[in-house]
Amino acid sequence: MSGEPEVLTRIEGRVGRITLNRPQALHALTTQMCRDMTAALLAWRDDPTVELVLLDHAGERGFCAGGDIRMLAESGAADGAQARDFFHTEYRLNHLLFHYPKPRVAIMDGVTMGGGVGLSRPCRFRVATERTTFAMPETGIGLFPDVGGGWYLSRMPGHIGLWLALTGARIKAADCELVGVATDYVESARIPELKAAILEAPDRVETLLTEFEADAGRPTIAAHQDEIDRIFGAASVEAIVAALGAAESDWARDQLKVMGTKSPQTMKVAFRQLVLGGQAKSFAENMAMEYRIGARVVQRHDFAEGVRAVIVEKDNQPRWEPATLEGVSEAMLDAIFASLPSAEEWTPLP
Ligand code: QUE
Repeated sequence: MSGEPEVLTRIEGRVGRITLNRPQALHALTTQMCRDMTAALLAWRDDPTVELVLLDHAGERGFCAGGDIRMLAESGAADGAQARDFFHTEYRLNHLLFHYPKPRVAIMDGVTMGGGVGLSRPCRFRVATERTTFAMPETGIGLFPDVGGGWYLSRMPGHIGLWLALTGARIKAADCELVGVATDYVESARIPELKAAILEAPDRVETLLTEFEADAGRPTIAAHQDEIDRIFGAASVEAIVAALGAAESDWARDQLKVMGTKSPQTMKVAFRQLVLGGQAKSFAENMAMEYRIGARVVQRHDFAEGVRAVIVEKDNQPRWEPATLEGVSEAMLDAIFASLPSAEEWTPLP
């Protein structure tokens, strides 16, 4: 532990500024970082001198790669208490940002995955650059696309959100604009100038973003959108796999190959999560569902195994259990989605 805080929070002029400062881990979120951000946002919410919140990261690489996966895996292998505390704290922060009464600007100048999506997606302005890489990669480690994935992914155009969830596909800035992850595109080299201008005149943020806007180029997803909607609109993960197998295209073959490496349990969890998240009446209802899922899946085999194979030993040869989609029963999914005892359910900040 160095003395440097892992997230910097301060008021600059009329702007509350949150800077992720854990560069050695690509700013992956810890429980303490989520607590610090929550405390700052609560203090600024009722502070009339703060007009806008600016969210960025320190140093060169990344915006936020996700969460503190090693901690989650260690906790999940034991009693899971620390993992549940992390999810509870993180989802409260996601929810606070979702309903925050002041404009929020996220500068996604680099890797924006998992936990980083949970911070940036609820912001009113979401700036991508040529360095932005977005993904919800959790099917690869037996976790699930949380931080509001059930809400946001199910509300993307067509069935793109389910495709992103199941394959963990990484997309760049133009595709981020297409799917609604980004609201603006600015060249990375101009980001310091943009931040200075927003700090100088937060009331002009919308105009400034228009002035700094550049062309993100052509979205690569556009060429596959019809195929995504046709195939990922199928009624189950098994039906999607069958439809990919029946399709003739190289693209479909690639998606099938990728899905063959992912956790069958997580893919089926994500499918049900997006169905229920799409029906949720409120973001809070969705987050309560995700907390139930998180509390269960961190203690299951696939998460421990996925972290071992992808993050710790890096052999990239996870042995999933169940090994097939057919092996993941509805009863297993029911247990993962079941209510918690009422005192243990997730609730938003009071
Ligand atoms: C799935 C994930 C994460 C991931 C890889 C996945 C995740 C996460 C990281 C990550 C990456 C680089 C780091 C770091 C963490 O990788 O959540 O500390 O330096 O944080 O396939 O969910």
